[in-house]
Amino acid sequence: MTVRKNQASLTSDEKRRFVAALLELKRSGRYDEFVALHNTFIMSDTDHGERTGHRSPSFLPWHRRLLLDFERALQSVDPSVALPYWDWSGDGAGAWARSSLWASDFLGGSGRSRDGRVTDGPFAAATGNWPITVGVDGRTYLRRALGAGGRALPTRAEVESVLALSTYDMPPWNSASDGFRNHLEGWRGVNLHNRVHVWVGGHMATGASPNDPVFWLHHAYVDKLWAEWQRRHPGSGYLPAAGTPDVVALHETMRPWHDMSPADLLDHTPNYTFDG
Ligand SMILES: [Cu+2]
Repeated sequence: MTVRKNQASLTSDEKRRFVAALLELKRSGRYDEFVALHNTFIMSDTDHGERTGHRSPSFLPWHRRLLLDFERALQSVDPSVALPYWDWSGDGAGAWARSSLWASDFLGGSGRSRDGRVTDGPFAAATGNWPITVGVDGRTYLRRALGAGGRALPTRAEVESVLALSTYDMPPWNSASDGFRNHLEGWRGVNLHNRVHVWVGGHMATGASPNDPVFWLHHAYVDKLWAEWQRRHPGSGYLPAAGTPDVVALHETMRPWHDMSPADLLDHTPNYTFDG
């Protein structure tokens, strides 16, 4: 059974195995297929057209499915690996600078100020193991600018305020919607998910965000917040229930897989659990 742990409590052996599996997926080309898939969706997900991965109710089930596929790919390399999650709500007020997440035995640190290039850890360009091939320009090195955008990471109080919203989503079912999904995604209100992408900066602030492995840890936490919201609001379900143009209703299957609907993904426990 797969147990997704807080990244802060991984042992050094668990970190080493997770990194090794990432590097093997990168080497084989499978990693960049996930980056390209995400980028394709973010480019076509628009507020007034067909939208599946972002700006829409299926933001949460679509990324849950993406993470499941990615976790299975990691496990095909090393069955002991599970996706860790990054609870960024505890990393504000400079705590992130002391976090083991950004240490050189895990994801490496921020990029250098001149060009954003990450220069330490397993994904630094100099290792030769992490060439960027899916992206908007010709720079082939991983880029970050931790905290450089000026806005702090979301706090626990901000997370709580979003978990308190009792309606999953509502018309117009896009980035203008009120409700839990859009406040978590971050187009409205305190902004949780989008703000963290921008906080990391570099590739994470682009459609090719999975180029940075922290993408998976960030989304594993967003996925966990969805599960927490479900537990707090047992009477509130996924919306829309049916028949809404351009967005995925409860029992409609999602592109590009066309084999699972949001309803099939509401319960994560057949596939994995969390450590707390
Ligand atoms: Cu995304």
